[in-house]
Amino acid sequence: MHYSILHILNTTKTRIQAFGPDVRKEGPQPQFQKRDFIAAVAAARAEGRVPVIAEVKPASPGKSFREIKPALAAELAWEMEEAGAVAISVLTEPGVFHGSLENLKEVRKTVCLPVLRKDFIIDKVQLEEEGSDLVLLIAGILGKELGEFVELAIEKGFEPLVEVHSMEELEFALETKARIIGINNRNFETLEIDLATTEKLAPLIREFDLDHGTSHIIISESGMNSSVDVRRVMQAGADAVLIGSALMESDSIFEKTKEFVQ
Ligand code: IGP
Repeated sequence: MHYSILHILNTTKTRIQAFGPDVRKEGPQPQFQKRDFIAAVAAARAEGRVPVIAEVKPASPGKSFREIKPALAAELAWEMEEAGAVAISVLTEPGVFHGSLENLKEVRKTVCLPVLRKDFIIDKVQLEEEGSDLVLLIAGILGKELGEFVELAIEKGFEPLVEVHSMEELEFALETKARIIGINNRNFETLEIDLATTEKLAPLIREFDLDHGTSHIIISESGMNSSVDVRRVMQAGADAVLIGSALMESDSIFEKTKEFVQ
């Protein structure tokens, strides 16, 4: 695994050890009204919009985009919503990605869209932390525990988005109760991008759904820079796309989001 991911997992563990008991003491948080992501995707498609999950991403391994405090996070998310995004993803991992739960909360208060918490969930205590409608669960990190985390997330009122990068991880994901599968085009080991990952895995999900009478929402994640890239993964069978860097690097978040949505 890439050194920065190992670093994230270690620092996340330390943070949970330091703060976990406090979260536990607080007990279950009052449930707030969740926003329906699956309905939002259906509505966007019915209106002819590309369902774009726009990401508030201050940094990524080896790259820093901009410092994002809660007020700016809310402003960026508002621009994304105005431009027609279907949901907002907010990085909350503080170490390498410079995210925060405060950013998540401020974004959720500002926009009306469903909000995804983008973090490295490795301990169930993290699912006690409120603030989002969806939560990311990474198959490659949770391994055999994935199913349990999916069930707990659902129990806590989150819609789990299970992220996969290989056929093996996809098999694990399809055994769980998750309704949303994210195909990450970025390899966590090498950080290399290959949109062919979606072309390889999306048809397998469609096949599985046909055989089992199920229906999964497929999100293509990472590495898309233009509407040409978006068209490519949508043609491969994605229902929606998740875009961060290209938005963070653009001069106008509003215009760039619009370009992807159209
Ligand atoms: C966005 P990009 O290449 O558009 O910035 O990618 C998103 O997919 C990426 O941030 C991501 C991520 C993750 C971040 C995908 N899976 C897991 C942190 C943790």
